[in-house]
Amino acid sequence: MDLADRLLEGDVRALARAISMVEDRAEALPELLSAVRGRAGQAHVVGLTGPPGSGKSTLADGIVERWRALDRAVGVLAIDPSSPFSGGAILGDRVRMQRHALDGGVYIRSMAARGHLGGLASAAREAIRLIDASGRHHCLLETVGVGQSELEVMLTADTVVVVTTPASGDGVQLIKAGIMEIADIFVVNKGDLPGADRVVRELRRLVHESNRRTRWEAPVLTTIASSGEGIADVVSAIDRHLAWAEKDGELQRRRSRRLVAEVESIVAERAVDRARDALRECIDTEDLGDLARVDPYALADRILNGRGAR
Ligand SMILES: Nc1nc2c(ncn2[C@@H]2O[C@H](COP(=O)(O)OP(=O)(O)OP(=O)(O)O)[C@@H](O)[C@H]2O)c(=O)[nH]1
Ligand SMILES: [Mg+2]
Repeated sequence: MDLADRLLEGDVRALARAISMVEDRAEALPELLSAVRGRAGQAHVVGLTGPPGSGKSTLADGIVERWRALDRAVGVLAIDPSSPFSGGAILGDRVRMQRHALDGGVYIRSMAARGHLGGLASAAREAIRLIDASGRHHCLLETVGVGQSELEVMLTADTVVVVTTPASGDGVQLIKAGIMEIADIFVVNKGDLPGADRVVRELRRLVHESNRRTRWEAPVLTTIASSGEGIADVVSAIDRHLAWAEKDGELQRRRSRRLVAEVESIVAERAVDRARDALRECIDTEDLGDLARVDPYALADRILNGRGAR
């Protein structure tokens, strides 16, 4: 049986191999993605983001446990944002989520995508397609930090959960990074630490005030992920958001945006490859004179217009 068939059957090892193909930019990847596309759109993609150390992995672990109790198969992707800290953090995730290691209904993968031309979000989209194809109910994406590339990864999700804590500065940091706009659910984790109530109140006020005339008002929930408290509510809020998004049409809009972004990045990648070849040919076969005096914009236009040679 070939890889695509095994993937469609939910074989965990086939899924692992397929995601490695995303990381390695394997030549056979487009063919594989195309072979499994009939299954697309079944998995609910949930993004989980927030400051380093806010408890995302602990929360993810609890959410996965809950989903498993509901007999839903899950793929977890921890996206490595090339930060010098990520190596350790991802290793920590592995240890933290060890108890799911023997459960075939849970697939956990950390993915580095430094070589991916389309960036992290593009690699995430491809991995999501594969997890989706393997018949999982949920794909949980965890990203560390609140930078631009993490924001882009979150835009590939159907439902975005933003985690914060009562620790000083976290709330303000979130707003600065523009994460308010993409949050569908706020979780104030470490509810056992002082100040949690204040952060909840502040976030509720901000959500309400920002009243972006969206039809969904993001709930602000408190958890103690380390003890499991509040996780059931997070899981129901995630389900509620999906049901709302389906009914409202928001799910369809997000998925269309995801497809457009995906095609854009494939076009960009292929166009750069072709342009590079054309440019090389132009430089090798034509006498452009003193290269230092060549107008780079004019040359770029010629390449893009398919007129390598004058
Ligand atoms: N007091 C308290 N500690 C918690 C809670 N949840 C998680 N922690 C602890 O916070 C630390 C960080 O938790 P992680 O789940 O690794 O956080 P993370 O956001 O995944 O961290 P990175 O992936 O490194 O960004 C760990 O020591 C957890 O045990 C909580 O509700 N209360
Ligand atoms: Mg983590």
